[in-house]
Amino acid sequence: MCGIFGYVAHKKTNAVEECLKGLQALEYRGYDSAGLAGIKQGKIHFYKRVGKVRNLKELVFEEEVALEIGIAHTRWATHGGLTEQNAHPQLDSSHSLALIHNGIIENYQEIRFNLMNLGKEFVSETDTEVISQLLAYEYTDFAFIPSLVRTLEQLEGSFAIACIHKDFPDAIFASARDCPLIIAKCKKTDDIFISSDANALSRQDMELIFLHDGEIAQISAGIITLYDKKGLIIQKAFESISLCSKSSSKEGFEHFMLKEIFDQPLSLSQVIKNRFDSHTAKVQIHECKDLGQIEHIRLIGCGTSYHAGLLVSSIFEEMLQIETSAEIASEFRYKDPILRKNSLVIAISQSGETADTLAALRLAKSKGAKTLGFGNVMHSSLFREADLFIDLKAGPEVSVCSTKAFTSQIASLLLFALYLKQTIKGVDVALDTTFFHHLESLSGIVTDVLQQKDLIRSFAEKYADYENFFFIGRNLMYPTSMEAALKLKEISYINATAYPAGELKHGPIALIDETIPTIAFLGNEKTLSKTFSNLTEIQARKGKILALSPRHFTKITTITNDVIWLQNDLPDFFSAIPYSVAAQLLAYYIAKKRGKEIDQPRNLAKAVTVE
Ligand code: F1P
Repeated sequence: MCGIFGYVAHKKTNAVEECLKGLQALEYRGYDSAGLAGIKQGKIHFYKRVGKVRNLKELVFEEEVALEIGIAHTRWATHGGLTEQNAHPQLDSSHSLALIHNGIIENYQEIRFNLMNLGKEFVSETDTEVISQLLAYEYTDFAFIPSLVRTLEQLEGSFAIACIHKDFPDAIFASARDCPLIIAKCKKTDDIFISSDANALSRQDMELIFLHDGEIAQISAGIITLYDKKGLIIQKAFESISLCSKSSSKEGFEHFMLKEIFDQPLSLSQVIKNRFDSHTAKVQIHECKDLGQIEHIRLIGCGTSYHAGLLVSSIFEEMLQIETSAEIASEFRYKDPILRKNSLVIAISQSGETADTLAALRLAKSKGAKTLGFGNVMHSSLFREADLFIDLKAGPEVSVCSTKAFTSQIASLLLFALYLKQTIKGVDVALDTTFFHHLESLSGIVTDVLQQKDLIRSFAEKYADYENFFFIGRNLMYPTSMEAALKLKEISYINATAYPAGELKHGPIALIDETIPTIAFLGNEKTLSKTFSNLTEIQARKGKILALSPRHFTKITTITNDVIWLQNDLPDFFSAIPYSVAAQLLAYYIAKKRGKEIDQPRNLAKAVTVE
């Protein structure tokens, strides 16, 4: 989603190159236009392009642009269509300032209306231009910070901004309210960077300051001055954090998604190695204490992370005999959920920046619940705001479509359930040797699925031209099928609807004919024969079936020859992992056959920072 980057060199230099590098590092988040602005000889210069950063790069190279300081932005359209006018930076009418912005200004229409009544003319449809115009209107007497304070006080919503003004040719001003914004100073060069995403700062030895609660920063060569939201000077210590660099290499794979699918044997073994001591057969989660009194658990997340929560919720309930439910964060936050001191709210988020998940987490905290974040990005907002945080350690995930983070979420959450069994229930989980045997075999089982890539690819090519699919499963295979359908939707833009297999006959079966294939997930022993019966109902109506089935279930060939055979001696708890990996490959190869842009699908973003 939108990304902010800014650069102030310690010694005068051209800021353009650093800004472009910053934008390239932000690309993985998903965006649809890019722009940058800077100051040269006391004048604001700005450049914008719809589409990829490379289009902007071509423009600034063509014009041999040199700027003394720079702010840069990748925009994911929210207010207003995908046009150059709506791309950031947004300027005021007299071009005295340029501003970039992440987040949403909820009352922008009222402010815009008032400013228009005062004679201001707007050139874009964005809420960002409203901030630029309002700030220019509030600005008087070379007093920039007080005018910024007055402007920010009038804005409703959560946002991060960075801005330059021609009267302060060596400064960038930045502020953030409930949206990430980091100021980083390079220890070696004293150059200062601003970014909304730590991943864009991973290239050098950095000291960091995180802006919170409307704090403002004024940044000029080597100097950072900080103010609170009222404009009073404050002091904040740098945090010395080693940022892990987001791997920019596909390591020979055609797409990051394929690389990340193939990372899974390793990412899963990392989860297990980090949390499970194979000598004592104990689960060790150092980050978590004081969980002994937990009486009920809520798992919240969005998209793939919600599916991970939904999947494990029934496992938690069965394993711990503690009431557990999973909820979509954007829904949960508008309910009045019953939460108490002994409620544990687990927020799951790969990026740790999903706005709805963070809002739900804040609601849970305000109601006194204990909160635990499961995330893949250290120092993310989730890391900073949750009471406890468990790092998924899946390694950087670049492709917008989540793959290895999902399987690491499931494996980590399963281990966490065992940990709770150990700590709350006092059960000696070490006795469950079969569980640990299967846990340790997961990487090998996933490798076995990956080895079937050519077969999966041939099925993908056979099914790639259909425009509608059903994905069905029962019990734990239902959330597995939901996640699989989401993969297909995200990257191939095919309509894929997931249903609990038993629900088909209550309506959706009316749609079944030879034009809508069904992808069936049979990795649940408990419900195998029932799912089989549901498939015979589909076959009787001429529906095509591609089954993902355990190897022992040869009966499936009586209704379809299109079968991806998977491990059969795995407990139902674990099946979601290999079945999901097979479904990821299927979605990948279908999208490839259809010629789609796999790593950065249209309209999607890696970190969804708007509500
Ligand atoms: C949630 C999510 C992802 C999805 C896409 C959009 O992100 O829905 O599952 O693949 O990237 O956002 P997160 O909260 O897990 O970072």
